[in-house]
Amino acid sequence: QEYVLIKLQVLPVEEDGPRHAKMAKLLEMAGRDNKKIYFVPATLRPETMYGQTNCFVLPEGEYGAYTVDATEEIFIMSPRSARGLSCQTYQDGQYYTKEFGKIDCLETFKGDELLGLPLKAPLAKYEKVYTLPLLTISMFKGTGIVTSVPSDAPDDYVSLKALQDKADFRAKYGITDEMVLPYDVVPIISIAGYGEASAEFMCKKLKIKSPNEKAKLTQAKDETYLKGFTIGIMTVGPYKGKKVSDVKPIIRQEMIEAGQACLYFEPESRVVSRTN
Ligand code: ZZB
Repeated sequence: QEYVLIKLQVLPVEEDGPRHAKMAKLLEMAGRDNKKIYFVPATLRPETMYGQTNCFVLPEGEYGAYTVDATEEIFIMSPRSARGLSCQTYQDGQYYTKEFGKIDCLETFKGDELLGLPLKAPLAKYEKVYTLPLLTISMFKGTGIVTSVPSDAPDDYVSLKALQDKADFRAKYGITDEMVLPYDVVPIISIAGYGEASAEFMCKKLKIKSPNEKAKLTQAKDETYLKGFTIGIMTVGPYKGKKVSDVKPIIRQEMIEAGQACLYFEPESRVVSRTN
C-alpha cells in the first residue's frame, strides 16, 4: 500500500497546562535548530486536503517525535510507522533517516498529550485546525494519525459531528468550543446524486448517528470512495471543474514537490509469519 503522508505543522501551544508541556519544550528545542514539527497522517486521498477541518489522534495511543534527517524535520507518528519510514528512501537513494533502519526518537507522547494542539494544514481553507480525539483509530495502520475531511470521509463526518454536538464528549478530552464549533464541513468534490459533500450526504441517508456504527460506516465509506474517484468533480482549488481521477496524481505530485507531503509504503496490514 502506498500512502501519502501529509505534513500538518505544529503551531505554538496555546495552553499553559501540563498536557502540552512536552510539546512546548520540543517546539523550543526544534526552533533553536530551525526545524519544524509535523503531524503526518497517512492518506490515499491527497486531493481532499482542501476539506481538512481537524486532525485525529487516538487518546490511548502511543506516539513519538522522530528526527527525519532527509528533510531536517521532526515527525509525530506511531513508533511502528517511524520504524517503517526509516527503512525507506526519500529521494536519490537517501533514506529518511541518516542510516537505514536507525530511528532517533526525541520524545514520546500518549495520545492525550497530543490533543488540543493547533496545526497548520496544507491546502486547507482554515488557517488553523486542531488535534481531536478519534477512538476508532488503528495503531497498526498508517501512522496512527488521521487527517479529517468530513465532506468526503464518513468516519470523519460522524466523529467531528459527535464532538460538535456533545459538550460532555469535548470536556472529557479537554477540547474547547473554539477547537470544533467554527469548523463547518467544506464542500470540495461534487458527485452526481450525492451533492458536494458526499460523506455528509451518505451519513444522513443511512442515518448514521455514532462513530460506532461500523457496518453502515463501511458501506458509506466504500460507496463515497468509489463514486468520488470514478465520477467526482473538484469544486475548489486550481483544478476546479476537473475530474478527481485526473487530478489526484497531479495534486499528489505537487504536494510532494512543495514539501507538503511525502510517500510512505506499508506492507499489507496482516501479520506475516517470520518463518514463511
Ligand atoms: C483523508 C481522507 C479523505 C481519507 C477522504 C478517506 C476519505 P484504507 O483505504 O483502509 O487504507 N486512515 C488512515 N490511517 C488510519 C488509521 N490508522 N486508523 C483509521 N483510519 C485511518 O484507509 C485509508 C484512509 O483511512 C485514509 O484516507 C485515512 O482517511 C484513514 F475523503 O485520509 B483518509 C471514503 C474515504 N474518504
